[in-house]
Amino acid sequence: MKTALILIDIQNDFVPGGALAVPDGNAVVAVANELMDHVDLVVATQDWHPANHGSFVSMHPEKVVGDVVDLNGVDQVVWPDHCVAGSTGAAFVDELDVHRIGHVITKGTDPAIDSYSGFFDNGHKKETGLQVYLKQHGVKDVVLVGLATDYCVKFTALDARQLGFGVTLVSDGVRGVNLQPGDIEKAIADMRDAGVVVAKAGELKKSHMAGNGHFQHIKPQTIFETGLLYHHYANTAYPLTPGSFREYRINDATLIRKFLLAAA
Ligand code: VGL
Ligand code: ZN
Repeated sequence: MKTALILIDIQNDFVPGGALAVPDGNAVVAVANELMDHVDLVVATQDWHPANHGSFVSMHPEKVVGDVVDLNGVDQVVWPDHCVAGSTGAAFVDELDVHRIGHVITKGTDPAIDSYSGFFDNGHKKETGLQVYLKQHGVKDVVLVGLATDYCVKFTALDARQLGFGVTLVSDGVRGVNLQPGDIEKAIADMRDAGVVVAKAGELKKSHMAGNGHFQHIKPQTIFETGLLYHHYANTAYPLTPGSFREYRINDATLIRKFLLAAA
């Protein structure tokens, strides 16, 4: 039972100074580097577009960045031209500790469709190879850091849950675009609803160092600062409602009840 750290699109074009700069995007690099020692393997995705990619504003002269177009039947946000395959903008950020990366997945290579998720294109038609790689390596749980919270991180997280992985979002290891105010919060809520655990890097490191037989990075019944209770049987996190008790389709209800009372 292995845990993979997935570095999502930590590329020059997504940090300040880049073509599609995510505010404070470079802050994710230190968090990514410090978590590498606490997982079994490290995988990275790279947004890797041809120069005529259908998401680029240069391909839609009548549109501006942030507009939505129909790209072969799929709604597509129009972006500044970014991450052209092989360009400096597409390269990993210099400070990222790339020697620990065991495998790189490139995505968005087809001009006719975008690929926010590290697993599938936006039409969910073709796989990138990430699922196969993780399964071949015995990975059951993934920990996500990178850019951007409300696009590539979110869709990678949702696909990972749908594919059956346990998913942890590192809240201080991601940054978002917030094209509309509230987009980042909504993305995090959508991920939580899908059973994604939201935790800070420090919490993950502490629980990993404490050591346990069940999970590489999170202790069973961990109560996160984020107000969620993590339970490893269900591989998901639940909102804590102090003093109350709900059935959660898990084996050890008494343990859950005890924690809820303790938190009250
Ligand atoms: C991304 C917009 C366009 C991302 C990639 O990495 O989140 N966002 N391409
Ligand atoms: Zn892109």
